[in-house]
Amino acid sequence: MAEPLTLHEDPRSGNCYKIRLTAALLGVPLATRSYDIMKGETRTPEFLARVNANGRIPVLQIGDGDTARFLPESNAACWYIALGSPLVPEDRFAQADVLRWMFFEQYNHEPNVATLRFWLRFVGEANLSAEQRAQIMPKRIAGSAALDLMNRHLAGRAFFCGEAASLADIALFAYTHVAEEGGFGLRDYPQVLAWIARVQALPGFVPMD
Ligand SMILES: N[C@@H](CCC(=O)N[C@@H](CS)C(=O)NCC(=O)O)C(=O)O
Repeated sequence: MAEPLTLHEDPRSGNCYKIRLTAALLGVPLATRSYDIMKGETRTPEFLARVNANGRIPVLQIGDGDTARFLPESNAACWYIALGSPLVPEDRFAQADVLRWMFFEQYNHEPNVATLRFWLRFVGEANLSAEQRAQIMPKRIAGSAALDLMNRHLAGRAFFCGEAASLADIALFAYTHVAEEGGFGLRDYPQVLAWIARVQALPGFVPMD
């Protein structure tokens, strides 16, 4: 990578971890800058003006100083780092299939599994609003459906898109391996558990914390 990379992150976030894991698996140097999202540190005028107008991490900073470019969205940042590596297959269909699982992760998985983990582990059930509390059951049902689909897909497969790990696995691993912190019982998904162990055994793997 010609330009230095800096990850603007909160280390507790699985979306940020995806990018750290991608860089680690590929041996790509990655500096980090930490924010505390619980203190609103990604909502300051400076952050909104320079780093991400959407007020969220992760953001991958490419380059330094006045010419630095900022790339929000975890899966876009993973793609930036991994394009041209074995984590993105060359075949046209296989490449689109990786994207398919990354979109699935953002639409069906992360809003349910990651949000419940955030609410229950970091915010605390007692501190949730009435609206959030009413969302627990729908998110539990939708998150369980996502895990069940993953479990069925993984039957007879080592990884999501064929026999080698790809960005699809990294995107889905980030919040799946800590899904129990959101109250999802992973024992119900044995194929998912076996796949988690395979991802953890990849050369260069780093844990979330
Ligand atoms: N779709 C985005 C989600 C980003 C996101 O929701 N970030 C959360 C932490 S995981 C955040 O920054 N929350 C702080 C806030 O909204 O103020 C991605 O994949 O990067």
